[in-house]
Amino acid sequence: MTKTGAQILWECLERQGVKHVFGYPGGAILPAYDALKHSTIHHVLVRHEQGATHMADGYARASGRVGVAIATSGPGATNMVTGIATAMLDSSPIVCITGQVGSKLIGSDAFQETDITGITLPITKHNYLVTHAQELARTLREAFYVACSGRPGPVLVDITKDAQQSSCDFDWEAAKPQLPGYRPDLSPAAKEYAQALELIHNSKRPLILAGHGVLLSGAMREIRDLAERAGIPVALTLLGLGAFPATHPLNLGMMGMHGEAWVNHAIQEADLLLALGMRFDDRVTGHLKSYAPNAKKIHVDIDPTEINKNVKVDVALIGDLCEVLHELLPRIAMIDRSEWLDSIDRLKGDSAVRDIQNLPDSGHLYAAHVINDLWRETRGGDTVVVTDVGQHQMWEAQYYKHEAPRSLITSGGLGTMGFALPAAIGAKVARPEAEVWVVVGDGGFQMTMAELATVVQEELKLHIAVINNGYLGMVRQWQEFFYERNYQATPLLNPDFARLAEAYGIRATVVTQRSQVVPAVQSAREHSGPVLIDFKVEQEDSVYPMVAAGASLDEMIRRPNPLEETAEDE
Ligand SMILES: Cc1cc2nc3c(=O)[nH]c(=O)nc-3n(C[C@H](O)[C@H](O)[C@H](O)COP(=O)(O)OP(=O)(O)OC[C@H]3O[C@@H](n4cnc5c(N)ncnc54)[C@H](O)[C@@H]3O)c2cc1C
Ligand SMILES: Cc1ncc(C[n+]2csc(CCOP(=O)(O)OP(=O)(O)O)c2C)c(N)n1
Ligand SMILES: [Mg+2]
Repeated sequence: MTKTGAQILWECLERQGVKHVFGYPGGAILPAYDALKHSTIHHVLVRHEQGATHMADGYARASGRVGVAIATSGPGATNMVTGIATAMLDSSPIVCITGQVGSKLIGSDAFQETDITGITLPITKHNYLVTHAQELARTLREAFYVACSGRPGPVLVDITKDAQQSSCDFDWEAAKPQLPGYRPDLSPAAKEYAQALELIHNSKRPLILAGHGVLLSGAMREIRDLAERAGIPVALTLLGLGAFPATHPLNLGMMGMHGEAWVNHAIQEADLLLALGMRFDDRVTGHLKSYAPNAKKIHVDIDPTEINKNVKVDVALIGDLCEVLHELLPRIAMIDRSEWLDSIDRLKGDSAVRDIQNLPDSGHLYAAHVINDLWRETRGGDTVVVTDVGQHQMWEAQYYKHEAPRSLITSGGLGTMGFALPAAIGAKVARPEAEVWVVVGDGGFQMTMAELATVVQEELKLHIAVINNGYLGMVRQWQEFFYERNYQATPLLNPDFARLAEAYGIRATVVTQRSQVVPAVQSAREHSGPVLIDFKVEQEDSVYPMVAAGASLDEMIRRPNPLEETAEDE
């Protein structure tokens, strides 16, 4: 059947199962928008193309399906760059579609021409420039396949205006992906499994390091079986939170720069690390030379380029984690490791007395209290928390106990401020039945708060908790610790966030005391529409523990003046 490129675009998206796209129109993509009226796909009009990419990303992380963003050429396309890089660093499957000037104009500095495939080459898993309608169907099928197979990632498809306008025969079946050089389906050899099993069975102090790959592979059940069967405790990366239930007795919590002190000590004392779907980021390892000096290392990862990249390992199992664990699990022997577990428990004792959560109400509102109360109120439900980047992000990771997979969405690798609000919009569109909370700093919120209009236009019941400390808090913390409190460019003069939300038609409240947190959260949950809560928290609090950049994992900066233990931690 003959169709225009624009019609083929929407039909291919529909056949890929796409229900929503996030976008912003402009001249070079107008033929595609013109053909949208015949499509069943719902288009979410964003307020900035960066927002569209984060929405597609949040959609993908919340649902496991590919998220789609669409923009025009030139400034539309370049506005997507931050969102594409964010998705790339965190292995999130999105497809970005951009309009391009007519094929005959390419290279002439035409109006709104920019070489977006060149610009995004290092931050996409793959990208395409399509100059003929005939290439469109195959390219789009490949784009979706590449985005979600193997290690997921962003793919960009740049389509010239004439390719959208011209017509050709459309044959979906004939347009099957043809990627002979692409091998996303590797699996380990028998010898490697045997070596891994030997290390596991010989270890006395093993530790599972579970990462984002557990969620991407859907290996939550398998990780749990492995931990329980072999009696191995589990530490999680920031992006792995939710991959193993927070309240499971074998869950130790987060590792790394702002991880739990006992986790980092346990890593340094372990005799075996089982790194499962994690990539030994520098926020995780600290100083590499002194990282886990006593441990043998087994690395399971789908991407061969991650093996021995940061940390040299003894055994590598390259393949999909779920498949690898299916192979390993029946051969895992039960081993009593209670001595090792008891020694980690002893490490925990010291941390409890330093925990700000156990401080009596001193009239100050600490972000940790806000997050912990938010967790208590929403626990047990189908809740997704989407955070921005900074101190509040780390407090969320420490004080919100994630039980379920895909219940935390956060920008880890790129650490993109401005991520939270648009990513939460994407998450809510993907999972309308879920309760979605945005936990965002006063700095990052101001980077993408224009998307409040999108929340209202799409009638999304989002809950927005602004953790308002009047500072670019995480940078202020670094200035406090490492730059003699020289607070250059970190104090913020903020707008009145509550009145700002109200200007968009969003209900808003301000919370300044600990006793107001729970009522504000409850009232937000009961309200039928979106709500913003401006939590005015302690301005100069810091995130502890902290491993200074480049320091050894066990050289942690701890909260000064240990606090008196006053309450049982839940
Ligand atoms: C302010 C700030 C502070 C931070 N502090 C910390 C911290 O204290 N602790 C911490 O952990 N992080 C921290 N981070 C996050 C950190 O930068 C990294 O993003 C994070 O550690 C990466 O986690 P990951 O390796 O699990 O996930 P990713 O980076 O997403 O890597 C996932 C890995 O899984 C593999 N994979 C994907 N699919 C599969 C599959 N099907 N099978 C097998 N393998 C698969 C991938 O190839 C990849 O190697 C911080 C970030 C910020 C912004
Ligand atoms: C786009 C972008 N610019 C700069 C940074 C560097 N940075 C990391 S955290 C941070 C401060 C965040 O402040 P805020 O949003 O108020 O959160 P807080 O740390 O106070 O909780 C900055 C500037 C970043 N991560 N992203
Ligand atoms: Mg702040």
